[in-house]
Amino acid sequence: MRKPPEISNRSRRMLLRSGLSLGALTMLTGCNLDDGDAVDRVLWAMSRFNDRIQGLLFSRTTLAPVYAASKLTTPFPFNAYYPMDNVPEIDVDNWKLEVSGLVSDKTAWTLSRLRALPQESQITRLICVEGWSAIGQWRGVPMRTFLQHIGADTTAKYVGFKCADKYFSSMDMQTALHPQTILALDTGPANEPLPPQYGYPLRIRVPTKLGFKNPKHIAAIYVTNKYPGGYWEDQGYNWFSGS
Ligand SMILES: Nc1nc2c(c(=O)[nH]1)N[C@H]1C(S)=C(S)[C@@H](COP(=O)(O)O)O[C@H]1N2
Ligand SMILES: [Mo]
Repeated sequence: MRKPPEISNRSRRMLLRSGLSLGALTMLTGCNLDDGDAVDRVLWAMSRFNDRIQGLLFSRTTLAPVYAASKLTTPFPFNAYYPMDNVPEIDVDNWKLEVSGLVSDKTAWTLSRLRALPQESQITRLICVEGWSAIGQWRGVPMRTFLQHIGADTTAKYVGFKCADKYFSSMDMQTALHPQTILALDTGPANEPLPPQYGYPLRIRVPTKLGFKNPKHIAAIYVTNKYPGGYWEDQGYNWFSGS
């Protein structure tokens, strides 16, 4: 098996702070803390265990806080693993959303077909692990509506996303079915089509999760039972990352 990369220092600190001292960790695992590989294996296992507990505690009926329009943060912050100059340029005339995996209808979706589905609007807070948060408005197709339309196997474990940049991410099926999880097409005070830097033409908006679980420039969606990980998740950020 491929050795997972070293868990990030930040995740190390967060995991250790979540209850275990280094001494307790040594006692529990019997592993020598000088052995970086062993420590990493333990921390990855703890993080995956933490995913399971968060999954069990997650409720599909508990809503993330919503805000009044007067609370919108303007201008809304931009964040990506690259500077704003490198935001991908999307050829909207040829744009299609690909669908694959455990679904009965794998037909790709055009923007107009997505816009013909029922849309929901929300004003919620996006929280980035880099230490900022902002209140924004997003409108789009509830993910659960979309999953119904493609005949997704909703007993499957994961929904995965591939983006037009090198980003990718995934979420548990319960979160995908949560009423506030949407495929966002519009944003801003007037709910206008997503500007390029905010994920044009389609992004995930999931207010029950941290910012990095909100992929922009979605190109493909798939349903799977095989753990899909993600861009930051594979570098040690906790996969579930509820907010
Ligand atoms: N495709 C793509 N999606 C992405 C990212 C990225 O680098 N590429 N960064 C994530 C992170 S870390 C955050 S905090 C939010 C920021 O969204 P915003 O630019 O709308 O504030 O996008 C997320 N989605
Ligand atoms: Mo972020």
